[in-house]
Amino acid sequence: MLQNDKDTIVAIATATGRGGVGVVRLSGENLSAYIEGIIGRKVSPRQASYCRFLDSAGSTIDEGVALYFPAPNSFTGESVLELQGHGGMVILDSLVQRCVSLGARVARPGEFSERAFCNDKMDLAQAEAIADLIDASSVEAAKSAVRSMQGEFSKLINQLVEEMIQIRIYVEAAIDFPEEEIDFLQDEKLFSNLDKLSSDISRVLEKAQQGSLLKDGLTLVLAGRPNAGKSSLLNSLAGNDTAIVTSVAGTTRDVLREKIVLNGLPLNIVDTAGLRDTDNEIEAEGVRRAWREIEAADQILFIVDSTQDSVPELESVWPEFFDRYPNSNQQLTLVLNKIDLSGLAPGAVPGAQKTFAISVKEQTGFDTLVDHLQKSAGFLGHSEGLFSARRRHLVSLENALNLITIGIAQLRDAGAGELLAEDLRQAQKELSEITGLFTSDDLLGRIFSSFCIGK
Ligand SMILES: Nc1nc2c(ncn2[C@@H]2O[C@H](COP(=O)(O)OP(=O)(O)OP(=O)(O)O)[C@@H](O)[C@H]2O)c(=O)[nH]1
Ligand SMILES: [Mg+2]
Repeated sequence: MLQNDKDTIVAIATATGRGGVGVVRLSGENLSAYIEGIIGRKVSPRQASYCRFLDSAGSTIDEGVALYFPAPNSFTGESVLELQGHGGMVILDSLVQRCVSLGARVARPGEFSERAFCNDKMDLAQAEAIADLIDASSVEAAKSAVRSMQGEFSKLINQLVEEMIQIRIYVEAAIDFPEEEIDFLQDEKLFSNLDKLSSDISRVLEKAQQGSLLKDGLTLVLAGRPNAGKSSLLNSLAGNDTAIVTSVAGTTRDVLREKIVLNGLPLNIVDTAGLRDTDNEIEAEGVRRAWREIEAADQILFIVDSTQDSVPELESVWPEFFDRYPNSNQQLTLVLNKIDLSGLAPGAVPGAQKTFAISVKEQTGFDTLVDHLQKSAGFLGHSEGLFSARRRHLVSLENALNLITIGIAQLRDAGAGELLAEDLRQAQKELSEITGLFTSDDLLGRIFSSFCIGK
């Protein structure tokens, strides 16, 4: 458990800048001295009290509304005082300073949420969902963050954990009481329960992947030889002329990025320098940066000028890629551009693997390509019933699924009940990390410190 110290903490809860209203929030065990000091009288719990906010000499810093939530019925589970004053930084800073002079400490980023978590007001996935809601960049992402914040994701995780516990009880009992002579290998019920568990985890994982895509989008890197039409494609997808396009090979050197939403799927498109050996120092740096982006990509479009080659094979057209990543062609798609010149038909190229023909100039072949990208990202194209999920949630779900698959195999092949029991134990720990039941302080610290101050 995180160290939940007893300091009273204070922070400005509203965004930096000017606004009609600004909120300073205090949280601690006992706030009566603060209320007395700043407001000069008692205020009724959970009622808006119009008052003057006073400095140490008794003069008015600001006038506004005070809201007092005595413990444990507050966001943090401690006593909370909200001072709603005018939204100017000088006023709000003065209010914070006043609280500090009365003994409060300025809160670390995410410390209010951290206390809410430590006081069982919400679990970790819900706390993360609040941060994701604040950061949401589309209506769909916001809706799914609200669902997670309300506990829908956690509920599914808890159901999986419960299902797992039932199987563990059975397996552990069979190991501890061998005289009962349960023959694991003949135990069809155990196998069917394990199969059900693993398909239930897969279903949650699939939804979580959708949620994570809605939140973070897909990073799509445009790579290829110089002059293939990468920058033209970026401009065309983004609907503006961000990138310089010329007929000179080696035009792009810097990495260019555009964020767009295509049929509901957020895409972070990255345009890179054309890949070739070069003596030009600037271009060579561009090529190095291009490789860095390729390594970090979710999907890569390798763009080829179709007037230069006969229809190329995915493996032979970019040997450097396969030399570096012999096993990872799943996120690579071959795009044959300039079919207005070569005369190829737009769309999926018959007989070729993951190869699509387009003309950026004439805007042909785009629909099939976009459709393919959505499918290979596993995006279902709607946000109904989705919840927001983070990378770390996906990793935990994937790990849990792998452990169960291994456990089932060990049971089937070797009748190894003990090994299955251990795999199930580990799998349960993985899932519990999502809701924060078994999460190391180190990880918790990192998660909460990524939140904004005052949250
Ligand atoms: N006919 C035709 N020309 C195209 C098409 N797409 C791009 N071009 C032209 O091809 C040339 C190179 O395009 P760019 O988009 O700059 O190519 P790039 O891959 O970004 O090139 P580098 O930045 O040098 O690596 C330009 O003259 C474009 O107008 C297309 O679909 N059809
Ligand atoms: Mg370019």
